[in-house]
Amino acid sequence: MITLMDNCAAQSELLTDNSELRRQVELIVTTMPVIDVHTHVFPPAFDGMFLQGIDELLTYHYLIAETFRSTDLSHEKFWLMTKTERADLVWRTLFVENTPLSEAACGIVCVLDVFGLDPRSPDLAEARAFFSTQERHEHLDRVLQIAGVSDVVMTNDPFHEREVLLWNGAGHNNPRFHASLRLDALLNEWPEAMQTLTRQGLRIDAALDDSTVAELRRFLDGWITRMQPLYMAVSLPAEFKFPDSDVRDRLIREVVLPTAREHSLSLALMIGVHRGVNPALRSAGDGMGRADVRALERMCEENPDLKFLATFLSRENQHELCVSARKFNNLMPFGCWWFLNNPSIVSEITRERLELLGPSFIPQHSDARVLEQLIYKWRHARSIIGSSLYESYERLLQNGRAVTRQEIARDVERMFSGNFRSWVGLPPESSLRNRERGS
Ligand code: FIX
Ligand code: ZN
Repeated sequence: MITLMDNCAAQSELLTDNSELRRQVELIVTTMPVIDVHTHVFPPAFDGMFLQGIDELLTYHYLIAETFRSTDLSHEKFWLMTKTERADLVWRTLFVENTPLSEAACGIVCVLDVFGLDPRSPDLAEARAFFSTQERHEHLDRVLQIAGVSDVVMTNDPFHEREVLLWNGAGHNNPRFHASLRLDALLNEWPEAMQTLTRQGLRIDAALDDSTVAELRRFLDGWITRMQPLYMAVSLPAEFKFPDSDVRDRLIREVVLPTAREHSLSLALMIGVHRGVNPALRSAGDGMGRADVRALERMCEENPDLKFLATFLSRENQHELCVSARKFNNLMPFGCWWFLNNPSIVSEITRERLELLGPSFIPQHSDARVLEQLIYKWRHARSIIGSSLYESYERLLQNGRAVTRQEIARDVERMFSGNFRSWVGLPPESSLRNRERGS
């Protein structure tokens, strides 16, 4: 029988055998709970925004973009179809008439396999029958448990009409779901945002005079009180400059950064997206571009008392981001965002981050939109992070220092939750305590 003493001894035993080292790294990485720091997943209480099931999975914008590479159906005809018809087309095109080789398609196969459903089925009857009979809360618990996700950070938009109604209504009290206050509409669509805010009764002047700045600060203060966000976030185009001479620069300097300072909130910058490069693809039509990392460096330099989370969409910006993080300890790189969330690229990014930053970064986020995506996105992420980490430990061993299980668990916990918790001030046992209070 393994006694506590044996277990402690085992925990601090030096792992000098490569295969045992790999086994322990894989075991720890696959079982360590993770905080998913950026998603578009909502709790069941957010009726209409809580997405789950095979039709939502198959009409994910990644798969829509891929379907159009293998069908000559017009975009117009596609968007006239019902969601069920679209899901049927995606399934037939990518999973029946072709082999589901892409990361997003392979992910669907992973989810079906986990629930014992046939990934070679000619149609979706079996899958629809299964997912339509799942009780939402039980299914949520099961998916979070399978994915090993302890906490989910949502993307909450104070300009999204449905979401505003939900927050002004009952909101939600699921302790595993945390808010982030999304500022895209305010910073990237100022003319439209002004109209929305004016309709909501705010006195807004296009010239951004002092009273408008104060009004906008009150607007954000109000949403921070309602949402209790862990951070504020914005996605920015590849052309983003800081400093700049546009209204976005003033909104950042006079509204967003002072608000972050007053509420001790981190600001997450997601840089490098080109929205709507092909509008015919709607939500699947966004592209990317290489950005100027110096803009981020200058923001970190000018605001040493503020904390920044950052991710870039371009592969060419990843090494620069690592180097910027070596220069600014108020900068936390996170995730392999969107078009980078593919095994070969996640592996490359994770290894260069380990080599340049040690365990001082947040390796991944899922960006999930549909609940069950958490399963494949974290299963794939854990396997790649595990092999990258094993390589680092194996190299350390070759250089003369073995590690213990305890040290591996410490490093993985730090990367999977600790770095984020300390960055945004989320106390360790917070979700547990709330959970005991009952959701
Ligand atoms: O800006 C974002 O948060 C992006 O992640 C989304 O806009 C994008 O559509 C997405 O889902 C990427 O995975
Ligand atoms: Zn996102």
